[in-house]
Amino acid sequence: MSAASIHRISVIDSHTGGEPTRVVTGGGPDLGAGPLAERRTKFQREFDRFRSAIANEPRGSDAVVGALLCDPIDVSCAAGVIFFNNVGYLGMCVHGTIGVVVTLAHLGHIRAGTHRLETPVGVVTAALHPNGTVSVENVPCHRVRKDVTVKVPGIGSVTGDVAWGGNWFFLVEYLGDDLCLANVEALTDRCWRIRQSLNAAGLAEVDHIELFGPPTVGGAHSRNFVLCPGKAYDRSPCGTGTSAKLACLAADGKLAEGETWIQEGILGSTFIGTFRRDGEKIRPTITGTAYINGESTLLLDDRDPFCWGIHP
Ligand code: PYC
Repeated sequence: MSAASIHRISVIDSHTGGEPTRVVTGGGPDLGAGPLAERRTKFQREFDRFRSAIANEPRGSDAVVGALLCDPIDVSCAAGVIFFNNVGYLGMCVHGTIGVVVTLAHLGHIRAGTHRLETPVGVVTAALHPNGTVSVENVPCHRVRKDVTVKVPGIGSVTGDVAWGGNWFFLVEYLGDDLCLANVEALTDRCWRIRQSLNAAGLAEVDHIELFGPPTVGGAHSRNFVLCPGKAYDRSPCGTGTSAKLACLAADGKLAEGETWIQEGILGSTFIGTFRRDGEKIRPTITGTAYINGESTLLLDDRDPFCWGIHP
């Protein structure tokens, strides 16, 4: 076997509240030095097979969120980052940002303190606290539509809010008592049907569906189930989803600036959310914890029929 045909990509794996983040620290595609949004487009147009090779089976899984580290344009930023998953690219990813910050600290690139990171949807600020937790101040978030009703085959009428939390969300109150891991298949099916109905009704930008119900862990205000664009459910409470939820609570006058909201995810892990006002929008800050669980080199051998990942 000739070593010359093998491309090497170094990655560091972590999880934030159970949701995996795979940070690409070397060997990723060369996307040039343009704005991050342009680099993301180049990634998608010219190097998408790298995304699939890193995130998808046999090296990854549907739940993996990849984070390609890039040189930032804004030199006040510690790094630039482009998030991707099993099917495409994310605007922002809060659990992923927490994973990136813990990874940069693990590599010795940053210490406890406040750091700026450039993403395709704007600069976010992340504070690494001495106890290892990370607070991410997300991009400006807002609710754009309240009480949108769609007819969903097999379910009936479903009403929810459309909000931007760094990704687009449709947030629906879930009244059943089975918002739990044992019911993941039925919850996934429900969310997928809702998403298809929204898209058919012309709300094509909505790519994440968030169901929320009563909390089960002490101190939490709500439990959620979030279905991501590639049909994987978020193992964490979803930081952009929590941001979208804060935007709705703020718009309804149910949560005041600086007040705390504890969001529980489907595994029972929690994020702490607060917000400050930013004109008509809000700037959420989401606090969570990530743990490093792997350092490895991915080998991409062009002769391998599954070199570029398994995908539909
Ligand atoms: O934490 O923002 C998040 C997120 C988005 C998709 C998966 N996790």
